[in-house]
Amino acid sequence: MAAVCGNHLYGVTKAFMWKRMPLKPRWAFVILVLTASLCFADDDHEMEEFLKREYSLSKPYQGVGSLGSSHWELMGDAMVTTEQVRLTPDMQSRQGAVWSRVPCHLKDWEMQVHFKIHGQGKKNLGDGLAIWYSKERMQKGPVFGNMDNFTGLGVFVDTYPNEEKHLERIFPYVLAMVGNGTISYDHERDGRPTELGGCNAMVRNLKHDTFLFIRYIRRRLTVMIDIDGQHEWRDCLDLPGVQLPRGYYFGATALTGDLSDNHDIISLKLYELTVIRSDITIPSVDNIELLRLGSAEEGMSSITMFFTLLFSMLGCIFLIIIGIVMYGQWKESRRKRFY
Ligand SMILES: [Ca+2]
Repeated sequence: MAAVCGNHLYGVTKAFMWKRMPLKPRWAFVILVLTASLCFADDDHEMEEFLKREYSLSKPYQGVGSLGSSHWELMGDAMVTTEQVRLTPDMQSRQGAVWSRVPCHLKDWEMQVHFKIHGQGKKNLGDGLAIWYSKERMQKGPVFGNMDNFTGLGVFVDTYPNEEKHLERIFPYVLAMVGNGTISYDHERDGRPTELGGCNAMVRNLKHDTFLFIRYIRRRLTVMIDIDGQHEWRDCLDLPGVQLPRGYYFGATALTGDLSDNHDIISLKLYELTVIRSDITIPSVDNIELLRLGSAEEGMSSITMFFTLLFSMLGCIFLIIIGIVMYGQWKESRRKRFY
Protein backbone atom coordinates (compact mmCIF):
# COMPACT_ATOMS: atom_id res chain seq x y z
CA MET A 1 0.00 0.00 0.00
CA ALA A 2 1.21 3.50 -0.77
CA ALA A 3 1.35 6.57 1.45
CA VAL A 4 -1.17 6.92 4.25
CA CYS A 5 -2.02 10.61 4.35
CA GLY A 6 -3.51 12.75 1.64
CA ASN A 7 -2.83 11.31 -1.72
CA HIS A 8 -3.21 7.62 -1.98
CA LEU A 9 -5.06 5.52 0.50
CA TYR A 10 -8.25 7.49 0.57
CA GLY A 11 -8.60 7.53 -3.16
CA VAL A 12 -9.04 3.77 -3.23
CA THR A 13 -12.56 2.90 -2.26
CA LYS A 14 -12.53 1.15 1.08
CA ALA A 15 -15.19 -1.43 0.34
CA PHE A 16 -13.46 -2.35 -2.88
CA MET A 17 -10.10 -2.92 -1.21
CA TRP A 18 -11.66 -4.71 1.75
CA LYS A 19 -13.37 -7.23 -0.47
CA ARG A 20 -10.15 -8.04 -2.29
CA MET A 21 -7.98 -8.15 0.81
CA PRO A 22 -6.82 -11.36 2.54
CA LEU A 23 -7.90 -11.69 6.19
CA LYS A 24 -4.54 -11.00 7.85
CA PRO A 25 -3.78 -7.55 6.39
CA ARG A 26 -7.29 -6.38 7.26
CA TRP A 27 -6.28 -5.24 10.73
CA ALA A 28 -3.39 -3.28 9.31
CA PHE A 29 -5.87 -1.81 6.86
CA VAL A 30 -8.23 -0.78 9.68
CA ILE A 31 -5.37 1.02 11.43
CA LEU A 32 -4.34 2.70 8.18
CA VAL A 33 -7.89 3.87 7.50
CA LEU A 34 -8.15 5.28 11.01
CA THR A 35 -4.84 7.07 10.54
CA ALA A 36 -5.98 8.38 7.18
CA SER A 37 -9.22 9.65 8.73
CA LEU A 38 -7.19 11.52 11.30
CA CYS A 39 -5.08 13.08 8.56
CA PHE A 40 -8.21 14.33 6.87
CA ALA A 41 -9.71 15.53 10.15
CA ASP A 42 -6.66 17.79 10.50
CA ASP A 43 -7.49 19.32 7.17
CA ASP A 44 -11.08 20.05 8.34
CA HIS A 45 -12.71 17.83 5.77
CA GLU A 46 -13.36 14.21 4.92
CA MET A 47 -13.91 12.33 1.71
CA GLU A 48 -16.90 10.17 0.97
CA GLU A 49 -17.32 7.92 -2.01
CA PHE A 50 -20.51 6.89 -3.70
CA LEU A 51 -20.80 4.35 -6.48
CA LYS A 52 -22.63 5.99 -9.36
CA ARG A 53 -24.50 3.24 -11.17
CA GLU A 54 -25.36 5.41 -14.15
CA TYR A 55 -21.65 5.74 -14.99
CA SER A 56 -20.69 2.18 -14.00
CA LEU A 57 -20.61 -1.02 -16.03
CA SER A 58 -20.66 -4.39 -14.30
CA LYS A 59 -22.05 -7.94 -14.54
CA PRO A 60 -24.54 -9.03 -15.74
CA TYR A 61 -24.30 -6.08 -18.18
CA GLN A 62 -28.06 -5.89 -18.39
CA GLY A 63 -29.22 -4.55 -21.72
CA VAL A 64 -25.72 -3.48 -22.83
CA GLY A 65 -25.44 -3.72 -26.58
CA SER A 66 -29.10 -4.57 -27.17
CA LEU A 67 -31.42 -2.20 -25.34
CA GLY A 68 -31.58 1.50 -26.02
CA SER A 69 -32.41 2.01 -22.36
CA SER A 70 -28.98 0.80 -21.21
CA HIS A 71 -26.51 3.42 -20.03
CA TRP A 72 -23.83 1.83 -22.20
CA GLU A 73 -23.52 1.44 -25.92
CA LEU A 74 -21.29 -0.95 -27.88
CA MET A 75 -19.47 -0.12 -31.08
CA GLY A 76 -17.42 -1.94 -33.74
CA ASP A 77 -16.30 -5.47 -32.91
CA ALA A 78 -17.19 -5.21 -29.21
CA MET A 79 -19.50 -7.88 -27.85
CA VAL A 80 -20.95 -8.66 -24.46
CA THR A 81 -20.91 -12.11 -22.80
CA THR A 82 -21.82 -13.22 -19.29
CA GLU A 83 -18.22 -12.77 -18.15
CA GLN A 84 -17.02 -9.60 -19.84
CA VAL A 85 -17.43 -6.91 -22.43
CA ARG A 86 -14.95 -8.03 -25.08
CA LEU A 87 -13.75 -4.92 -26.91
CA THR A 88 -11.79 -6.95 -29.44
CA PRO A 89 -11.37 -10.68 -29.98
CA ASP A 90 -7.89 -12.17 -30.47
CA MET A 91 -8.01 -11.47 -34.19
CA GLN A 92 -6.24 -9.08 -36.57
CA SER A 93 -7.43 -5.56 -37.47
CA ARG A 94 -10.31 -5.28 -35.03
CA GLN A 95 -11.55 -2.35 -33.01
CA GLY A 96 -14.31 -2.08 -30.52
CA ALA A 97 -15.64 0.19 -27.85
CA VAL A 98 -18.15 0.61 -25.06
CA TRP A 99 -19.33 4.14 -24.36
CA SER A 100 -21.47 5.67 -21.67
CA ARG A 101 -24.57 7.40 -22.98
CA VAL A 102 -24.74 9.68 -19.95
CA PRO A 103 -22.49 12.76 -19.75
CA CYS A 104 -20.76 12.97 -16.39
CA HIS A 105 -21.25 16.20 -14.47
CA LEU A 106 -19.40 15.14 -11.33
CA LYS A 107 -16.63 17.43 -10.16
CA ASP A 108 -14.45 14.87 -8.40
CA TRP A 109 -14.49 11.18 -9.27
CA GLU A 110 -12.56 7.97 -9.45
CA MET A 111 -12.83 5.14 -11.94
CA GLN A 112 -11.84 1.57 -11.13
CA VAL A 113 -11.29 -0.54 -14.20
CA HIS A 114 -11.23 -4.34 -13.97
CA PHE A 115 -9.74 -5.51 -17.24
CA LYS A 116 -8.03 -8.46 -18.88
CA ILE A 117 -5.68 -8.61 -21.85
CA HIS A 118 -4.88 -12.08 -23.13
CA GLY A 119 -4.17 -13.93 -26.33
CA GLN A 120 -2.34 -16.70 -28.15
CA GLY A 121 0.74 -14.60 -28.86
CA LYS A 122 3.81 -15.17 -26.72
CA LYS A 123 5.21 -11.64 -26.51
CA ASN A 124 3.80 -8.12 -26.11
CA LEU A 125 1.09 -7.81 -28.67
CA GLY A 126 -1.90 -5.67 -28.98
CA ASP A 127 -2.18 -2.86 -29.68
CA GLY A 128 -3.85 -2.25 -26.33
CA LEU A 129 -6.84 -0.60 -24.77
CA ALA A 130 -7.80 2.85 -23.57
CA ILE A 131 -10.07 4.32 -20.95
CA TRP A 132 -11.63 7.65 -21.85
CA TYR A 133 -13.23 10.69 -20.33
CA SER A 134 -13.91 12.70 -23.46
CA LYS A 135 -16.19 15.16 -25.17
CA GLU A 136 -16.62 12.92 -28.18
CA ARG A 137 -18.06 9.40 -28.08
CA MET A 138 -18.73 6.52 -30.49
CA GLN A 139 -16.00 7.56 -32.94
CA LYS A 140 -13.76 5.01 -34.62
CA GLY A 141 -10.10 5.83 -35.07
CA PRO A 142 -6.42 5.01 -34.69
CA VAL A 143 -5.97 5.88 -30.99
CA PHE A 144 -6.66 2.46 -29.46
CA GLY A 145 -9.90 2.38 -31.40
CA ASN A 146 -10.93 5.98 -30.73
CA MET A 147 -10.63 9.08 -32.92
CA ASP A 148 -7.44 11.15 -33.04
CA ASN A 149 -7.51 14.80 -31.95
CA PHE A 150 -9.89 13.87 -29.18
CA THR A 151 -10.97 16.30 -26.46
CA GLY A 152 -10.46 15.07 -22.91
CA LEU A 153 -8.50 12.43 -21.03
CA GLY A 154 -7.21 9.11 -22.33
CA VAL A 155 -5.44 6.50 -20.23
CA PHE A 156 -3.79 3.92 -22.47
CA VAL A 157 -2.56 0.41 -21.80
CA ASP A 158 -0.13 0.14 -24.71
CA THR A 159 0.88 -3.49 -25.27
CA TYR A 160 2.95 -3.07 -28.41
CA PRO A 161 6.23 -1.08 -28.75
CA ASN A 162 5.94 0.70 -32.10
CA GLU A 163 9.08 2.74 -31.57
CA GLU A 164 11.61 -0.01 -31.18
CA LYS A 165 14.69 2.13 -30.62
CA HIS A 166 13.52 3.18 -27.16
CA LEU A 167 14.56 0.06 -25.37
CA GLU A 168 14.51 1.65 -21.92
CA ARG A 169 10.73 1.56 -21.91
CA ILE A 170 9.29 -1.80 -20.99
CA PHE A 171 5.98 -2.80 -22.55
CA PRO A 172 3.10 -3.11 -21.82
CA TYR A 173 3.16 0.53 -20.75
CA VAL A 174 0.38 2.59 -19.13
CA LEU A 175 0.28 6.30 -19.94
CA ALA A 176 -2.08 9.23 -19.80
CA MET A 177 -2.72 12.00 -22.30
CA VAL A 178 -5.00 15.04 -22.31
CA GLY A 179 -6.19 16.36 -25.67
CA ASN A 180 -7.90 19.67 -26.51
CA GLY A 181 -9.17 18.69 -29.95
CA THR A 182 -6.06 19.71 -31.87
CA ILE A 183 -3.33 17.51 -30.35
CA SER A 184 -2.53 14.36 -32.26
CA TYR A 185 -1.52 11.04 -30.69
CA ASP A 186 1.73 9.83 -32.23
CA HIS A 187 1.09 6.13 -32.71
CA GLU A 188 4.53 5.45 -34.24
CA ARG A 189 6.23 6.84 -31.14
CA ASP A 190 3.79 5.22 -28.66
CA GLY A 191 2.40 8.61 -27.64
CA ARG A 192 5.70 9.70 -26.13
CA PRO A 193 5.54 13.39 -27.27
CA THR A 194 2.20 14.00 -25.51
CA GLU A 195 2.64 11.71 -22.53
CA LEU A 196 1.79 13.18 -19.10
CA GLY A 197 3.43 10.29 -17.30
CA GLY A 198 3.16 6.56 -17.02
CA CYS A 199 4.59 3.25 -15.89
CA ASN A 200 5.30 -0.22 -17.16
CA ALA A 201 2.66 -2.82 -16.41
CA MET A 202 3.06 -6.50 -17.26
CA VAL A 203 -0.62 -7.18 -17.76
CA ARG A 204 -0.83 -9.79 -20.52
CA ASN A 205 -1.94 -13.37 -19.98
CA LEU A 206 -2.13 -13.21 -16.20
CA LYS A 207 -4.12 -15.70 -14.14
CA HIS A 208 -5.08 -13.16 -11.46
CA ASP A 209 -7.29 -10.08 -11.80
CA THR A 210 -5.83 -6.82 -13.08
CA PHE A 211 -7.07 -3.35 -12.21
CA LEU A 212 -6.49 0.23 -13.27
CA PHE A 213 -7.46 3.16 -11.11
CA ILE A 214 -8.00 6.72 -12.34
CA ARG A 215 -8.81 9.48 -9.89
CA TYR A 216 -9.58 13.12 -10.63
CA ILE A 217 -9.95 15.29 -7.58
CA ARG A 218 -9.44 19.04 -7.31
CA ARG A 219 -7.76 19.07 -10.70
CA ARG A 220 -5.29 16.40 -9.65
CA LEU A 221 -5.01 13.33 -11.86
CA THR A 222 -3.80 10.10 -10.28
CA VAL A 223 -3.37 6.75 -12.01
CA MET A 224 -2.56 3.56 -10.13
CA ILE A 225 -2.42 -0.09 -11.11
CA ASP A 226 -3.01 -3.37 -9.31
CA ILE A 227 -1.66 -6.09 -11.59
CA ASP A 228 0.56 -8.28 -9.39
CA GLY A 229 -2.21 -10.23 -7.67
CA GLN A 230 -1.02 -8.83 -4.34
CA HIS A 231 -4.07 -6.62 -3.77
CA GLU A 232 -1.85 -3.56 -3.70
CA TRP A 233 -2.05 -0.37 -5.68
CA ARG A 234 1.13 0.75 -7.38
CA ASP A 235 1.68 4.42 -8.26
CA CYS A 236 1.77 5.12 -11.95
CA LEU A 237 1.07 8.81 -12.41
CA ASP A 238 0.23 11.71 -10.11
CA LEU A 239 -0.18 15.13 -11.68
CA PRO A 240 -1.75 18.34 -10.29
CA GLY A 241 -3.22 21.12 -12.42
CA VAL A 242 -5.15 18.97 -14.89
CA GLN A 243 -8.21 20.81 -16.23
CA LEU A 244 -11.06 18.55 -17.30
CA PRO A 245 -14.46 20.12 -18.03
CA ARG A 246 -17.62 18.50 -16.75
CA GLY A 247 -20.17 16.85 -19.00
CA TYR A 248 -17.84 14.48 -20.88
CA TYR A 249 -18.36 10.75 -21.48
CA PHE A 250 -16.64 7.70 -20.06
CA GLY A 251 -15.68 4.96 -22.46
CA ALA A 252 -13.31 2.07 -23.15
CA THR A 253 -11.86 1.19 -26.54
CA ALA A 254 -9.36 -1.29 -27.96
CA LEU A 255 -7.53 -1.95 -31.20
CA THR A 256 -5.67 -4.82 -32.87
CA GLY A 257 -3.47 -4.63 -35.95
CA ASP A 258 -1.28 -7.31 -37.51
CA LEU A 259 -0.98 -8.80 -34.06
CA SER A 260 -3.88 -9.27 -31.70
CA ASP A 261 -5.26 -9.89 -28.22
CA ASN A 262 -8.56 -10.25 -26.45
CA HIS A 263 -9.21 -6.91 -24.76
CA ASP A 264 -11.81 -7.45 -22.04
CA ILE A 265 -13.52 -5.07 -19.66
CA ILE A 266 -14.94 -6.93 -16.67
CA SER A 267 -16.15 -3.79 -14.91
CA LEU A 268 -15.94 -0.01 -14.89
CA LYS A 269 -16.90 1.38 -11.50
CA LEU A 270 -17.26 5.11 -11.14
CA TYR A 271 -17.30 6.66 -7.70
CA GLU A 272 -18.31 10.20 -6.89
CA LEU A 273 -15.96 11.84 -4.41
CA THR A 274 -17.55 14.32 -2.07
CA VAL A 275 -15.65 16.67 0.18
CA ILE A 276 -17.47 17.00 3.49
CA ARG A 277 -16.60 20.16 5.35
CA SER A 278 -17.49 20.20 9.03
CA ASP A 279 -20.00 22.94 10.03
CA ILE A 280 -18.54 25.85 11.97
CA THR A 281 -20.05 25.95 15.46
CA ILE A 282 -17.53 28.16 17.32
CA PRO A 283 -15.95 31.28 15.81
CA SER A 284 -12.19 30.97 15.69
CA VAL A 285 -9.09 32.39 14.08
CA ASP A 286 -6.25 30.09 13.06
CA ASN A 287 -3.31 30.16 15.49
CA ILE A 288 -5.18 32.30 18.08
CA GLU A 289 -6.79 30.49 20.97
CA LEU A 290 -9.99 32.52 21.33
CA LEU A 291 -11.67 29.72 23.22
CA ARG A 292 -9.08 29.63 25.99
CA LEU A 293 -9.02 33.44 26.40
CA GLY A 294 -12.80 33.64 26.30
CA SER A 295 -13.43 30.91 28.84
CA ALA A 296 -10.75 32.36 31.17
CA GLU A 297 -12.43 35.80 31.11
CA GLU A 298 -15.81 34.24 31.63
CA GLY A 299 -14.52 32.33 34.68
CA MET A 300 -13.08 35.51 36.27
CA SER A 301 -16.32 37.48 35.89
CA SER A 302 -18.45 34.76 37.50
CA ILE A 303 -16.09 34.56 40.49
CA THR A 304 -16.15 38.34 40.82
CA MET A 305 -19.95 38.29 40.71
CA PHE A 306 -20.06 35.63 43.42
CA PHE A 307 -17.82 37.63 45.81
CA THR A 308 -19.67 40.87 45.05
CA LEU A 309 -22.96 39.23 46.00
CA LEU A 310 -21.41 37.58 49.08
CA PHE A 311 -19.89 40.83 50.38
CA SER A 312 -23.07 42.77 49.61
CA MET A 313 -25.12 40.29 51.62
CA LEU A 314 -22.59 40.28 54.48
CA GLY A 315 -22.58 44.12 54.42
CA CYS A 316 -26.39 44.20 54.57
CA ILE A 317 -26.47 41.75 57.49
CA PHE A 318 -23.74 43.79 59.28
CA LEU A 319 -25.71 47.04 58.79
CA ILE A 320 -28.94 45.39 60.00
CA ILE A 321 -27.15 44.10 63.16
CA ILE A 322 -25.61 47.57 63.79
CA GLY A 323 -29.05 49.10 63.30
CA ILE A 324 -30.69 46.68 65.75
CA VAL A 325 -27.94 47.28 68.36
CA MET A 326 -28.14 51.09 67.99
CA TYR A 327 -31.95 51.01 68.16
CA GLY A 328 -31.71 48.90 71.34
CA GLN A 329 -29.25 51.37 72.94
CA TRP A 330 -31.38 54.38 71.91
CA LYS A 331 -34.51 52.75 73.40
CA GLU A 332 -32.59 51.95 76.64
CA SER A 333 -31.27 55.48 77.05
CA ARG A 334 -34.72 56.95 76.41
CA ARG A 335 -36.28 54.64 79.05
CA LYS A 336 -33.59 55.73 81.59
CA ARG A 337 -34.44 59.40 80.95
CA PHE A 338 -38.05 58.86 82.06
CA TYR A 339 -37.05 57.46 85.47
CA1 LIG B 1 2.14 1.12 -29.16
